Amino acid sequence: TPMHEFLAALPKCEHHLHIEGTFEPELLFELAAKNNITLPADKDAAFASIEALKARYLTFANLDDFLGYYYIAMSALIDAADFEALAYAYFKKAASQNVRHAEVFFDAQVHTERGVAFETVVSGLKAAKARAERDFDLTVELIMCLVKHLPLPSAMETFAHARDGGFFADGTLLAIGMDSSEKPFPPNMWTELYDAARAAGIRRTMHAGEEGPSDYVVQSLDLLGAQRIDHGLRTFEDPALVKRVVDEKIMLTTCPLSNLKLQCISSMSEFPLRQLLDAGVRFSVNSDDPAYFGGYILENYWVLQDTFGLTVAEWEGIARGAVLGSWCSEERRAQLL
Ligand code: ES4
Ligand code: ZN
Repeated sequence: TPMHEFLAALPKCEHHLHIEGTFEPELLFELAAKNNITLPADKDAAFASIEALKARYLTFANLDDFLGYYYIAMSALIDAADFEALAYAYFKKAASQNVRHAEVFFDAQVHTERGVAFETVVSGLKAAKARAERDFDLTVELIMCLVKHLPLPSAMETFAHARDGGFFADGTLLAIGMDSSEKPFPPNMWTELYDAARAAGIRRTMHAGEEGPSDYVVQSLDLLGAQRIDHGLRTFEDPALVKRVVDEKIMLTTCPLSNLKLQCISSMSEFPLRQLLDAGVRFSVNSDDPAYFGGYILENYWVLQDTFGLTVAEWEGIARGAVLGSWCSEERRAQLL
């Protein structure tokens, strides 16, 4: 349709993308074979074949159901070339959908916990970024996520390793965030981490209000000094919070297909797109874990269009807000505006 073509051509920014969530079953099976990693097909028949795994990915009961597959798949990533191949494949796909600026999360602790060095992960991602920035009209930034299911000292140790190793100071890493299971691990657990990041002058985002309540968004702003909220789906439960994110220009990095696939909404018509637009919230539309949720960024734009029937002007406003909310250089922002 003409609107689908318009959305394909529209220059886009992606702010909520877990690089491990771009691990397509084909590449997973290829790297598992190369690295002699046995996927646990004895415990879960979904790992028996690429086709079975793809069928399993069609529905997830909730966030934790998805995360179980996501963390097992990550075990097939061993050397820097694996991380480079994973990330470059995503950058190529993103560029093909006219993504011009991508801010990419990675889960450092999950790799270091299983014996893959932090430097291995980062060097692979950095190599992919350098190649993609040469090959495409694309700028890339890396955001280190700490995981909520491991204790605070693990997050602090990983953060200190990155900070003291100069990874933020030299621009290799741009910011921190937190992800993984949400409800049992409220934002108020992580003040020490966010205080340390703020003291070091490092930008901060936080996954909040995906499965957890709007109060987790409030906590992220009040207690963590989060400058951006990943998802923020449940923000509209709290009118005072809506006013605050508007007034403070807090960007919500929304992920419609993710919310649908993880049963955070029961149909796409429940996604709060009209509320976001009507309230004047700054937000972007993103893919989260595209290998698992049935589409990359363009498919997320398309499903919103098919559900809500936006105008060209509304989409141009969304795209402009995404540029304004990007943590890119001012030079790049000027190019994208
Ligand atoms: C995630 Cl969808 C989602 N939510 C929270 N943590 C995550 N890690 C990867 N995808
Ligand atoms: Zn996410």
